[in-house]
Amino acid sequence: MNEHKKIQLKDYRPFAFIVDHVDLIFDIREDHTRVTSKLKMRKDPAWADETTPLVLNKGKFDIISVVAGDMVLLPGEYKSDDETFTLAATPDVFELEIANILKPDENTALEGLYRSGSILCTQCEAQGFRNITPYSDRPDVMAPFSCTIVADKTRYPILLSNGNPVKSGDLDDNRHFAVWEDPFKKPCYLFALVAGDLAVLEDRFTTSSGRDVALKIYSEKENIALCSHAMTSLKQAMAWDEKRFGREYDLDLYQIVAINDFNAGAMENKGLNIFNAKYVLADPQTATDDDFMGIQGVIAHEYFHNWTGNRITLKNWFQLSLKEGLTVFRDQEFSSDMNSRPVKRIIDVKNLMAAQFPEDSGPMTHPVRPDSYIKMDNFYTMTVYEKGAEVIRMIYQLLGQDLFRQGMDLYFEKFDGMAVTLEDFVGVMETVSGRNLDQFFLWYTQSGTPEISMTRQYNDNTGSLSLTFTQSTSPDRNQSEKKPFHIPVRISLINRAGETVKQEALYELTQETHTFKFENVSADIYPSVFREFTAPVRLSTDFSDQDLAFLMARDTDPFNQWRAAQTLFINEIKNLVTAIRTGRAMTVSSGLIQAFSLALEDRKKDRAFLSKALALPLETEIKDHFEIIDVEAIHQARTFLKQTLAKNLESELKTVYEICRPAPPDDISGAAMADRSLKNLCLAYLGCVPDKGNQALVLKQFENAGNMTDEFAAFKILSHMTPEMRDSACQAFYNKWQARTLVIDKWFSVQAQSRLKDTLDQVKQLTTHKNFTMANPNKVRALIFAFAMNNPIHFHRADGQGYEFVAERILALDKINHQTAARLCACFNLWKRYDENRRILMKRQLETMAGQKTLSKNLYEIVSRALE
Ligand code: 0A1
Ligand code: ZN
Repeated sequence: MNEHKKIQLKDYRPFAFIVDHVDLIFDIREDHTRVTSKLKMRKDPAWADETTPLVLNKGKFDIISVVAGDMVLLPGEYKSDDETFTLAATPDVFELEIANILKPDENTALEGLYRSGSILCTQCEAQGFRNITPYSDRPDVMAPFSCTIVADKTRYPILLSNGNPVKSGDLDDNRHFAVWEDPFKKPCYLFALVAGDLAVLEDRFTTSSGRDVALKIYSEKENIALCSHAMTSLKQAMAWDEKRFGREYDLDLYQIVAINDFNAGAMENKGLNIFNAKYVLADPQTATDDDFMGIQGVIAHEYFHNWTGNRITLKNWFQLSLKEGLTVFRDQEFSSDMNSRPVKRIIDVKNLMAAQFPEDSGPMTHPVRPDSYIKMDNFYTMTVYEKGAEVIRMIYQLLGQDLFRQGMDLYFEKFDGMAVTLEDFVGVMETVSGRNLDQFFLWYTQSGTPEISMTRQYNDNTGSLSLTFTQSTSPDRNQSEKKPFHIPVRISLINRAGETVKQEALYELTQETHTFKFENVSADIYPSVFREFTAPVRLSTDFSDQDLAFLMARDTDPFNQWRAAQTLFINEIKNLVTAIRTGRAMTVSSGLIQAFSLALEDRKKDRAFLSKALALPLETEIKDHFEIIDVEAIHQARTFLKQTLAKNLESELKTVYEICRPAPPDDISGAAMADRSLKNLCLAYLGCVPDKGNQALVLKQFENAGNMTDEFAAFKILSHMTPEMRDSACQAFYNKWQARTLVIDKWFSVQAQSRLKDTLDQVKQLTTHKNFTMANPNKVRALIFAFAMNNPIHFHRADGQGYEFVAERILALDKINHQTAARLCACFNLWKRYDENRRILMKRQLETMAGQKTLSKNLYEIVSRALE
């Protein structure tokens, strides 16, 4: 394994040149594309002198001509290799024209210009633009771009790029051209091009100042009828950003294109978003309610980037959370306003705890602003995105809604058109509030999840309740000693009747230990702390299980009700795991069964909320609560708990199932979705008991479902039952949906996550299925990721075969798509947390990978960090 160079924040230097204009010409031919780039440049006197060479980033392609000013340069007069293009000297002001040949059909890494089916498209973030043409591929080099595309008119009738269309026309040989101009200066990672035979869904939006914007969503022709939910979401997002943040759209045209082969979810290219088709296409027959929500959120996220990311961009990639954390915060707020706020908060926090907390405790731990990277692609992480959003949310809480809005206004006013830093962002928040956020800034520079313990002391004589909070953060590879964080905490007090006796207020922890005292309260008062998950911390309290059962039913914050329920489940599972390990019989406490039953019978509770609160944490979430992860005991304990609840509450589960059943199948209103989610939770409980009657109920729903939410929910349950039931459900599902590639992804992922014994063999078989290909990231995620990340008992098989299979797939994938291979390798990150046998087996696979002669930089970084 070769060593690769680390890029460090402390080494940041500005680019020594200014790019005044970029003019690109793409001449698309049958088996290649010729790119010509005309750059207008000048030296930046602050950073360049007469000896400064021009060094541009460059990918692996051949240069065919270079013209500087009006001089044709010979190959000896410039230097070009697989990484850089260099001119030893340049005049102060000059024009440079470089032509090169690309082979988009051979580009399986899906970065730069590549083919997806019959469509040619680009993906430039983070550093893909260098694979298109030599350029200073960094976010702080901003320039206005124009782009001319020339192609065959039959194969590529639609030719798109950023900004506004300015000219188009026909040429000889059935060819045509289009010229696009983007008036806004942008970094090259926001450049985009699409050419293909696409259908379009059109709509319009009038901004609050009266600008008429054309909205266009493009997809393959057969899918255009599936774009209307995406269009509705886009209009909702545009209206919301005006109302909540005073931000209007700035071009006359907003375009979205749905692509089948895409490494990420979507990309916010200026005026031309490119999307993974999964986040565009939906109708109730083929998409679940979760898919509908996902589309609404991602469409909004990319739209919001127009201001947070595009108009104001990043000084360097270390600042990534400046656009991502902030934009995730904005899309979370949008989804909360469009749907149920408490439920959205629960979903987001569950996601953070399930994925970011473990990331922060493993080899990939990094601050929200990392200090170094080998490949930037590896830092599009849960920490940068989701923890980054939590950090913004804490600022929002510390300042309050009005001051936060003033800070955002000032941010837009002061930095529009610039490439800035996290200090610039926090600086405007300090300006408008007059607060010092120096200690707060540690959230950006110090890694790790703070652990908070809360204890209560009640003084009978004085009638005062003291709450003592202690914070500590474990040392890690980034800092051997952690300073205390500045942590906001929202607290309210409630009495036994569930009434608020002290209104919620915001408190701040700045030291290791803090005590807050509440006078004149009675002894049976409950504190409700970290309401709405005020801060991204792990919380332990001195609440007993009885206290938690009370809080689950009566806390005045729905988030804290959810947290109490989940803590009860975790406590129960921990007890069961201890019973298994010590050979005692497993029993479930009657208090838990009763708390569950009370909640299920509470007809006044929001059904979407209940479906979250009563869902057991997943095995992948439970593992985070154990120092040493015992895969089998966790699986056994969780299954036992689920079956015990189902057996004890069978009739109530059936009643609730029936109550929720009438939701009209194609109604995607919040109420209908809520009914379906609770109904399908009840079905999942009922279906986990091997009982003929319940199995028939699941099968009936599978066969008669009027939408994908219900069909998929039943399908998942059947996939765990018996090999025969799984096989016949798989056959039926496949026969029905084989022509729909996004639905077939669901078919792969259900099989990959089955708990049945032969799952690994099934998954191996499926890698040779005609609908499967390692070249399509959605397929790899559906089958291999789903197995490696979401099927702990089979991935962590004691014989190591799960590890062997996945490691072999990672190496195969690394030759095709290094970004996705490196992401998949995260399944080995927590190897040190397992029992000795598994530790050895996982390490062996990591070492095998490390021992390869040719490993991509992406995968090298993940493997070497894991082995450090
Ligand atoms: N900026 C996009 C997502 C994105 C990130 C990385 C990529 O390649 C490494 C591609 C896309 C977003 O936040 O939506
Ligand atoms: Zn983003």
